[in-house]
Amino acid sequence: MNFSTWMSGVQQRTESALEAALPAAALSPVRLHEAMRYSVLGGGKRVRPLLCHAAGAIFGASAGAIDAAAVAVELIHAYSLVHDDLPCMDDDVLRRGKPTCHVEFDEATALLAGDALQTLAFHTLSQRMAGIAPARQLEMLHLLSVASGSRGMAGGQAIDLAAVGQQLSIGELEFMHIHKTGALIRAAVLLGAHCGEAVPDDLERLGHFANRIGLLFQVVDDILDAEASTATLGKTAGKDAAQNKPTYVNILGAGEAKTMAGKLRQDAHDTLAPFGEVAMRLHEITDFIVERTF
Ligand code: GRG
Repeated sequence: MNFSTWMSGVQQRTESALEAALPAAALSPVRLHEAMRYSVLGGGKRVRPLLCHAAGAIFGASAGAIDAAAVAVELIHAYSLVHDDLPCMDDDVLRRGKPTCHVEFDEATALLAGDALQTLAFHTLSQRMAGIAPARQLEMLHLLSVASGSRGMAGGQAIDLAAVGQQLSIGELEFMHIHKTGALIRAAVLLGAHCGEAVPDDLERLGHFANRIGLLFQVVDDILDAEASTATLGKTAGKDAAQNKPTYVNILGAGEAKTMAGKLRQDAHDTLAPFGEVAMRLHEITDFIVERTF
């Protein structure tokens, strides 16, 4: 099966699993449930679920178990986007080609929708998972909570907000992105691996791989923000420069940011090499992250 067919299959099964995990729109409180569904369904590349499935496949994990992990990570991601778009943070009006949650609904509803998506993620991951020992599931919950919290994504977002208008060194920028974007990407890879029979050495290698692609994702995001159009991105282009945010492009210049992306991509591939053919999908996702246009 080629990558594009495999990717569509995972995206479709993730959409169905998300649909099943979310409260029905008709359920009270209707407006909150509508806002949650609006923010999650029918959009997004589903990169984190793709990573869960690709990593799980290396260790013979069942697709059913991976679905739960993939849904949990994607719900955290969706919550982070809803909150990031709020006027008190990035203040954006466009996400995935449609009005952001607070524009379509209102600020209070968007805040609550983000909160409820976050708790739904942990609800989903705490439900009985066939074939996964309770101790391993507890480890997965721990992993996702650390990756999402102040020592992970939320911490990275705090550093990002404090960095507006500041000069950051490349090391400081890297530290911020390892937390803001990288932590959840790493959690997606490791949760997928935890659904199968990964041993500590595998997890360490995958952790290194995930750190490389987390940064790669961000470098490419910065290049796209500087070079692509709002119509192609489905979100406001040129936002980083407009908000005077430190990025790889404005610190290194576009040419060197692309060289850095090339090195991270190669390092990611090299890290996967000992897994052999079974890691094929992770190799392909690495290339997809670089070659994406939105
Ligand atoms: C509010 C706690 C909190 C955290 C927000 C992820 C994040 C932290 C903010 C998003 C801002 C941003 C544009 C980050 C760059 C990388 C990134 C996460 C882009 C969006 O992810 P994609 O491209 O989005 O996977 P889709 O729409 O495809 O799911």
